[in-house]
Amino acid sequence: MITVYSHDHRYQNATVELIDGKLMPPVENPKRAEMLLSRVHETGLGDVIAPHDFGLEPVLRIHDSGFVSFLQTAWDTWIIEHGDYDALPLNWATRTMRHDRIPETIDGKLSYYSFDAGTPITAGTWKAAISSANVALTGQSLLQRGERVAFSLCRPPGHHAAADFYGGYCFLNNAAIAAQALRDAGAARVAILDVDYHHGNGTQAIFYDRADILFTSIHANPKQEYPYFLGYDDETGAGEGEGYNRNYPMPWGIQWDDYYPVLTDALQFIGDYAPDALVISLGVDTFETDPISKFRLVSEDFLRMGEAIARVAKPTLFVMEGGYAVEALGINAVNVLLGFENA
Ligand code: 6XA
Ligand code: ZN
Repeated sequence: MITVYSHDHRYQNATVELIDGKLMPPVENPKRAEMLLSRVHETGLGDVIAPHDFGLEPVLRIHDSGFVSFLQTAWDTWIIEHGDYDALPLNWATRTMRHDRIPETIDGKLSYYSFDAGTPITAGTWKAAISSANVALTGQSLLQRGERVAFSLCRPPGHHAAADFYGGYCFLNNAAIAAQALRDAGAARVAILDVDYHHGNGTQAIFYDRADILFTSIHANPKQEYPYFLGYDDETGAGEGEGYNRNYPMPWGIQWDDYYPVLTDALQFIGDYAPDALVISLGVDTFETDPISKFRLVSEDFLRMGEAIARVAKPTLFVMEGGYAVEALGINAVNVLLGFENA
């Protein structure tokens, strides 16, 4: 299996992250991708290639152009206004407030284009985010060329980013950009399975009213867990997309014995859809010692997950999302890939 990787992920290197009311060393940090890459090498998974530059066009198939311009320029404006430290929003338009006015100032724009304060914009954020999107796009181009599977070692992750907002460490929605590119290259139907611990609210929202890209996600119940305001099981799609969205919200503490039947059900849903390609939003923050999550999967379980995904028997693109137990991160993610390869 070919892995696509870019060193440019290192440009997203925040000094602090707001976690549970404290400014802490970021859990979403460059070490994550380094650990993943070294495990890819260690296991002999396959070649590692650098991404191609696809330009902005495939990004703009998913994201609002005002939002993309904001991401490109936010840091330059922030540093003039405030100085050389990470940019964070401080307030949001909630119930009864206006969503139709884009503020002129950088602080207002940060608020408008985000949904949390846990996602620092730094000097290199745009460079890292666009390279991560190119990593996903390069992975999808491998499927187009006839590969059965590819691993896009994306960082920063993407599944929380919607058409016009960032958050949850995500700026551009890599999986959505890749899925759309597969469609544009001729795939009639694409399915996305999101196995990250957190609901992929951005991906769901992007494709919610479409039947040509199916979204299904297994994640911690939003009544307990981030992102809190999307990911319930009554979200089944809208308009033409009705019936093409399925969520499996799960309780804290879940182990493989309870996880596996749900995964089987999600994969059955995907199999019935008969997609031309499958995109996996691969988060391994479902691991038992993940520092920000509360599922209880063990490293072995990720092999079984990969085997189960392989049974769909469709060209499959793995797009890296979350996972913060850095010492085990490489083992867990690559276990999914090895499980798939060896199925
Ligand atoms: C709040 C938690 C962000 C979740 C990030 C993640 N700061 N998403 O792993 O999949
Ligand atoms: Zn996650």
